[in-house]
Amino acid sequence: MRRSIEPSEVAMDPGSGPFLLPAEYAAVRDAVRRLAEERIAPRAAEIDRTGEFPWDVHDVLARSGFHAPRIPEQYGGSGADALATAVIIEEIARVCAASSLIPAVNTLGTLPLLLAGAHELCARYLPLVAKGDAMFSYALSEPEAGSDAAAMTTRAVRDGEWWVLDGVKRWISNAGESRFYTVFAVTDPDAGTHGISAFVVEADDPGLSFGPKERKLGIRGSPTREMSFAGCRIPEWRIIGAPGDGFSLAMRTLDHTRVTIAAQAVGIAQGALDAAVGYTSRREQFGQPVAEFQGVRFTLADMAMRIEAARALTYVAAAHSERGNGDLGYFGAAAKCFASDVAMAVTTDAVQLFGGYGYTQDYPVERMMRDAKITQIYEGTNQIQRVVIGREVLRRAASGSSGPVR
Ligand code: COS
Repeated sequence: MRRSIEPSEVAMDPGSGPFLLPAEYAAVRDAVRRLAEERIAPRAAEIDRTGEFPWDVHDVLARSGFHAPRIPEQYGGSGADALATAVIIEEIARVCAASSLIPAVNTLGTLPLLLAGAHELCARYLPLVAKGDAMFSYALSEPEAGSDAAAMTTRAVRDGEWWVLDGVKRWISNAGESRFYTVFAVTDPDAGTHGISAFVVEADDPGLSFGPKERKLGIRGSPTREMSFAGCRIPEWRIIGAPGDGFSLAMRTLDHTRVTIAAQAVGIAQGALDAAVGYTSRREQFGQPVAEFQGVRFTLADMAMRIEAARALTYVAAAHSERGNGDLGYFGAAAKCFASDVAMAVTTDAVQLFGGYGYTQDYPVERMMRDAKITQIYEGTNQIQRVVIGREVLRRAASGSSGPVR
């Protein structure tokens, strides 16, 4: 009788050397994969069904330092670099995309502090996140300022030793569950993008309230809520960086975190491929496993090729994120856009390969397809990524440089 293929058997051997994942990252992958398969995968369907934030998964991840991997050791974190962080998010997303938002959102929320925050600010907040006692979200978008982030209208007005915030933020991941928030607000309405500043806001600051959870297609275990500020008064030292530097800080943060969404997309796609390989190897029609049919094999091959390409681009983008060099914006946008388009295509193919079963909640691929969709939308729509990439391509051409970007 034909033996079915298990997901672990289709995992790549990362090896090491130029253009291959060095051994220490493979060890991180093994550790996260074990934890994810044992502790998170069995919860994934229920998390999706109930739409409740999985604090049990948070605590499991926190015990291994995988919940906020990018926080440096100086602040009590595990000090994972950008590539290790990508591998961690990828492996969690392979079994449960909503759970992978725990490290992804913590990274998004805390990076502005790491990029521009005063040491005292970092020392006050980051150890609490590193210990797993708090999560940190990022509040940039507003009802009328999504892709056009600079159109935000939330105001922060100086009042002696305080800043007073008024306005509404929307689409805030893990809102209500996170204790801390990086919030962007206009401090000088006449200065355009140079009149925006960033602040740390705490969930129980007076004047801050949260809207109901959005009812979403996917990533249902990660709450998305509105935040309303009505005379929300915070101490002046909670500003992140200098007044007026907020917009460029928001953009620099997204340059880095688009790599984490690329990694999430790669993980979702890999999970769907693994499930499809297992299913098509078991499912018999016309007297043989459907994986024996060339049409099915070609689909599996296309899925695998796309994932490998997306993963390679994501890891290159992670290397640029780690170096923090000028090419990051281009590579972060390219990796996020490409990997999320791959995740959508691959998960859709996976549902198709499962036939009618793929369309039911008895198998994970319909959830993966729903979860994949958001990776084309958040952290900047893929249209915005193409704006960023296209600008860079033309800028390089205008400056006389040609050939591949480093
Ligand atoms: N890093 C540092 N600074 C940046 C930057 C980056 N990646 N991108 C832009 N800036 C700076 C520019 O250099 C410019 O500064 P100067 O005025 O000193 O030259 C300033 O910010 C304004 O830049 P720009 O004119 O390009 O801003 P735009 O309003 O045209 O917006 C896009 C650019 C569309 C790229 C930006 O609004 C964007 O990324 N939107 C999507 C937002 C998003 O991803 N939201 C997701 C929700 S958060 S999860």
